Amino acid sequence: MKIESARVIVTCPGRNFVTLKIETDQGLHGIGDATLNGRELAVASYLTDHVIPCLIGRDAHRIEDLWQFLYKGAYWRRGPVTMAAIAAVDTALWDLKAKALGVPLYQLLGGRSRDGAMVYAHANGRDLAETVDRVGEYLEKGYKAVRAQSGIPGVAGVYGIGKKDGHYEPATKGLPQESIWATEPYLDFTPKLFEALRDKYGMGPHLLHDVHHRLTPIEAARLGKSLEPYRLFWMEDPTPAENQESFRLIRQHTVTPVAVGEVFNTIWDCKDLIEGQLIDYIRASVVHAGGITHLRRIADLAALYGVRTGCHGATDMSPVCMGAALHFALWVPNFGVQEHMAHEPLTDEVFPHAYRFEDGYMHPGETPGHGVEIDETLAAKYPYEPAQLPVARLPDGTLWSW
Ligand code: EZ4
Ligand code: CO
Repeated sequence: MKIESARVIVTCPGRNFVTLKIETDQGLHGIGDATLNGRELAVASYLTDHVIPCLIGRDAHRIEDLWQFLYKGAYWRRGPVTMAAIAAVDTALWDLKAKALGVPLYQLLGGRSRDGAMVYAHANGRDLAETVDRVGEYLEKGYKAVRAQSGIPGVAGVYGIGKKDGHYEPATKGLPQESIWATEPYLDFTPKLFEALRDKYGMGPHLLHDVHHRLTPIEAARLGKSLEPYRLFWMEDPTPAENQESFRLIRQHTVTPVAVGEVFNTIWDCKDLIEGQLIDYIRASVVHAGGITHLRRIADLAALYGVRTGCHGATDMSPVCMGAALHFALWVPNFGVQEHMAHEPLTDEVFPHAYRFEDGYMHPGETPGHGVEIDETLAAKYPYEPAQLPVARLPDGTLWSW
């Protein structure tokens, strides 16, 4: 099965997505997500100008060889742009191979390890009471796991808080927006939120929280300790992870489970975290960590150390990524949970898909391939709109991690 052509489709049905479509001489096509939030066109150019010319005429069945070719062949290793581009090719090739064999993708990985993938929803409110209500709404919809983020009295623009209608989308049109971050009110407020949630909903539901890289290691240790009575499923990105060793400090102080990895792009970003048993969940995604081929390598390493997967699944992972992630989730033996932040109806229209939500779990469906397509005619009606992620500053104006 030879690759005959490939092209990049950039579309903005509510938010920007970059999709790679590969077509073969057998009339089959495969698609992969290449979206890198706020830096979309860099990946589009990487693919169009540098990768696609190398793909033409190659055997689409040689997934591993093409992965190695693009990774080692670039000479400049790793990095989010490179790895998102490789991921798009890899995902499209897994989609193609599964379609060529007439099976859903999870069958190629080794078949199902479970009946469905438990997902967690995003609940957010402008204050404690609203957040508690929103969590309840998701529990009523059947979610077994809910992430809670709340506005904090006196702190404007806290991460993860939506507009009035509750809708939250991190990237905003145009240039980056600025927000203020204040650590101390956050450290005091957050345990009160989870106390209120456990009071109202009991110990049954899984509760999660995203710190979004905003604390120093010792502050993160304090937060983890203060949340222990509420038995969180995880505390996410408690501190930036460039220095993997800094998680040891958090570990020395708290048994609140730690999840990290949405900004990771290779196994090297998490090797020490995993081998040192410094984390409990690895959040690398299909699109940002080199596709299924590389994510599988990360998950296999993680399994040796009792670390489970909790793949990033915000709205900037396109439905194509979500489809691939759900096949991966159905197979991966050390599955933990999959993030699920529902896309807008318009996005779902542009990307028709076989996956579905049912009673707290998601199912990838039985369609050959990963089960997600792109409606190119509809996609063309929504051209790219420049948008970027916000930045955060401390009250004195110091630029901080957003
Ligand atoms: O801010 O995906 O857990 N989810 C997150 C996301 C990230 C965005 C960045 O593009 O942290 O909301
Ligand atoms: Co996050």
